[in-house]
Amino acid sequence: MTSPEWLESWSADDGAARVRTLFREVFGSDADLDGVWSAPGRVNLIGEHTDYNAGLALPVALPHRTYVALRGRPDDVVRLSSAQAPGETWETRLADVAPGDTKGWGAYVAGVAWALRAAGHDVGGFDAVVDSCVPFGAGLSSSAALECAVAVALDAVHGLGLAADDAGRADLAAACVRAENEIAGAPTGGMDQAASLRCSAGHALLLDCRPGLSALESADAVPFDLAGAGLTLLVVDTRAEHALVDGQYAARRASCERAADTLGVGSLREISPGDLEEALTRLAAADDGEVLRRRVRHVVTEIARTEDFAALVRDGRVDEVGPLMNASHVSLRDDYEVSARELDLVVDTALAAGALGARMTGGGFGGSAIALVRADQVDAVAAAVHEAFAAAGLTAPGFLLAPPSSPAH
Ligand code: GAF
Repeated sequence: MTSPEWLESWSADDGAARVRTLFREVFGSDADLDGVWSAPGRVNLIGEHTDYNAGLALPVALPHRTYVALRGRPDDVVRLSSAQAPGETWETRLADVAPGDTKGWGAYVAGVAWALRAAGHDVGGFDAVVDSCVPFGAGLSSSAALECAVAVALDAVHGLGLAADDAGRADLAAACVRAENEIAGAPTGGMDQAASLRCSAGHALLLDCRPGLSALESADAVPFDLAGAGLTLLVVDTRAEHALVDGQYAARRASCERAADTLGVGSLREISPGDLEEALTRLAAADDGEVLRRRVRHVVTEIARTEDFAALVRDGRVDEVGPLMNASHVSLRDDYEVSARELDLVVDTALAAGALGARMTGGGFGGSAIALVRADQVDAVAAAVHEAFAAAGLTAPGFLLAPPSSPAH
């Protein structure tokens, strides 16, 4: 029997050295490099598929980061290279970046410059290389980590000053969301970019996604001292690839919008748990009513669970959040229908092996699951999941530890 594979994060020095070396290899010299920036992936503790419903989410930043070495250019050319696509250079002019026209992974990078320009910032072309220890396609926000590393790089190179405080970081996050929605074509909701730019070490970020809130109103850093409670957050990358640009994510979002229209509300956030039964009754008559009822039940109950989770953590009762995680998973599996066989297997196996709670995290349809585990049981839970995947004939999963880490800088 093989043993579990641990996906380690890089030290800041190692990440910086990797992109400096790559920059020299690709662009000949790093003498006039402007610098190196990095941004984390994230795991969401709870509050899934709520961000585009003006709801609540509670992500933490991973120690796993994407590193960018970047040098500004006097023209509007963007040239990019990635350690994950050796030997290839992606190139465009910023004037040519437009919704629908920009293809490939460079869209996530050039899109950020496009969105900053659209917001009125004087941003020019650049040469950049990237490398990352955030697993790709694992539902851990590798795309947001890339966008946010580029955003703080451009912020520094052009002296925008946005990364200096949380309000500015909220603006950078908004630019990254536009890059992802409009240039890369993924209709995602904004939690991932907020997490990568606005989380802080040792804290979870309680994110309120209602439109029109100030930065102060939209995010609250909740101390999340897992180590102090003798707990560990174990992340399992199932290696069942998930993709947000395919139709399933967009279909969930469209169902929520249709349900809100039918109920005559601006967003599903306006349905309180006390009004849920009445809303479900009204939806029964709609086309596709049974599906809409399930989607709405997930969103409304998930927002309530997120509030309850944050309240327990604030109360120092982090070891009591397990049942909320489990209920979130069941709701995502049965009502929202975004789980996958591999995610269910992680959750069931981790719970049977002693985890306090477990759930899929992120968009779903593959990707990763998390388990809250007593620190001395981490190896046993990982081994049980590893063995369950082998017994089911599935590709071996990867394991990460997720102490709440620092934001893009
Ligand atoms: C993905 C999206 F990018 C987020 O905006 C969010 O909707 C999440 O899925 C589900 O909670 O990560």
